[in-house]
Amino acid sequence: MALAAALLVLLVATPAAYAVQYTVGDSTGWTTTGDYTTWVQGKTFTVGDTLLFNYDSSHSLDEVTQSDYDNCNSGNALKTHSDGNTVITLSNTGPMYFICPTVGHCAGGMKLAVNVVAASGNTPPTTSPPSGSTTPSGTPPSGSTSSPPPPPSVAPSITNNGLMLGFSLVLGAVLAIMS
Ligand SMILES: [Cu+2]
Repeated sequence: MALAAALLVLLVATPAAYAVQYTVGDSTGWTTTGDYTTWVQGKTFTVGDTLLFNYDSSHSLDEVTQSDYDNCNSGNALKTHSDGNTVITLSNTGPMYFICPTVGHCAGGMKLAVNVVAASGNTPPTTSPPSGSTTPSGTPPSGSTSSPPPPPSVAPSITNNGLMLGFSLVLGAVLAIMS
């Protein structure tokens, strides 16, 4: 019974579809020693999530096109930030590209590309009950020059608190009966 209660609490407390803030480079921040190709691996960036760039005054942040990202060209930046503590909201699906415009920094690897996918909460609710996880465990290909966008999530659409709570209550009741 205690186990069931614990699971119930855990499930109810699990965030379902809330925005995530990613600190770019984690504790390293936005700097020349960061490896942002590695940093993005395994992360899913969803519309509504935010990127936090922490950097000192030797760096800036330019949002650029793919071409300018590839060529480290900061002359046509779509947006420029230099406040040292920049929060970028991922408001559209598709790729976004960031570079540091300080001379030599982008060429040295201070560049970030993310692919933003639609929030699963945008899909219409389904009537099928949530079943066991069917999330594929694919590993990203290494060495590819242009990786395709990740497949849309196939996780059950437990995308709002109502569904989540209902599912949790049913599971909790089942577990309580079994224990
Ligand atoms: Cu820099």
